[in-house]
Amino acid sequence: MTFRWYGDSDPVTLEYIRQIPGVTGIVSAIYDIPVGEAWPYEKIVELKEKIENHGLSLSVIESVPVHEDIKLGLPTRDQYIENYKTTIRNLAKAGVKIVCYNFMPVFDWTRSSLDYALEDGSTALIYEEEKVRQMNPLHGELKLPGWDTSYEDGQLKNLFQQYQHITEEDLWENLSYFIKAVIPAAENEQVKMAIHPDDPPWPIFGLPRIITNKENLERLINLYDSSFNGLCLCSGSLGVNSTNDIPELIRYFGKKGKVNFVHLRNIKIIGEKSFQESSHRSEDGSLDMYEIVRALRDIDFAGPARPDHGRMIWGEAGKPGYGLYDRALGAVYLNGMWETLTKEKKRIAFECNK
Ligand SMILES: [Mn+2]
Repeated sequence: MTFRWYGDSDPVTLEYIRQIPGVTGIVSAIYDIPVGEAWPYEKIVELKEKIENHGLSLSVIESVPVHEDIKLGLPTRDQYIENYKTTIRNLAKAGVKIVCYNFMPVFDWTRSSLDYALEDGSTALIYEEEKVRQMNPLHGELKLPGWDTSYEDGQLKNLFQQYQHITEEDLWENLSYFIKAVIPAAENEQVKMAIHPDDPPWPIFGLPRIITNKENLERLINLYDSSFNGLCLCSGSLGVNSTNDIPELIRYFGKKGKVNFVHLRNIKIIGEKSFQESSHRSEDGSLDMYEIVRALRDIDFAGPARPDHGRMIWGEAGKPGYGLYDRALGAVYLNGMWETLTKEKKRIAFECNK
């Protein structure tokens, strides 16, 4: 079990994370390097040592952001791809084995509100399609914490113009170009790449989104067949589309050896293309977390998983979605199910052999 940590500025400290039962790994990144530049080896080692000095390990880098020129397929992409490969080599040299990334144009995960009040007085992230439709990202109405990238208003306008003629198929072509250049390097360094699904998994603000469902995940892994070209299976991102059967996706891609990293969180679907985030417990949302964890147990998933977004509870102030308490409850809940399922499995195997 791992936990996301946003570095020294994160109010959730490594000391606190260390005290969550069963959490041993950290998911983090280097946040002060401009997108597209190579990450220096020394900075990676510095991050790793800081984490290890707190009795934890650096399990996953989330994310190494992909420069927009790569997603747009501009001629300048080759230099950014070279830099990306350098980052992978430097990460490997420092002992990092898994890198998470996404291929969403312009925006990372998007919500219409970050502090929607739930019945119990806690607050959560919410996405209401109607509200998002009325938002104009060019008027500075959209800036979410937790994003790996942020833009000046002028930059954003320029980017939107550049994406105007980019279709889903263009985006696929640009992703394919990136994958075919980067995965061989990752394979060479034994670094497993894990693409995060688009969140939400449908186009927003007229920008295409392609990592959205089983068919497209299949298309992604077939761009370059290697266990190093894998998935970050995020239950919450994919799960807001009720046609995505998360346990089935875990079994299907797990058996192919393509699940390199897992995000576990529950969401509550509240309408057409609308959802609120809930506690991790099955009863509190639309996803059956028991069936999701059971699918991971059944494929003998041995990679890292982390609780994903949490609500803000107990008066905590901090980065919406990334407070300490609710994510810690999530980790313990998930670990509890994992222990039960693991011991059940052993007991059944033992009784069958009697
Ligand atoms: Mn996620």
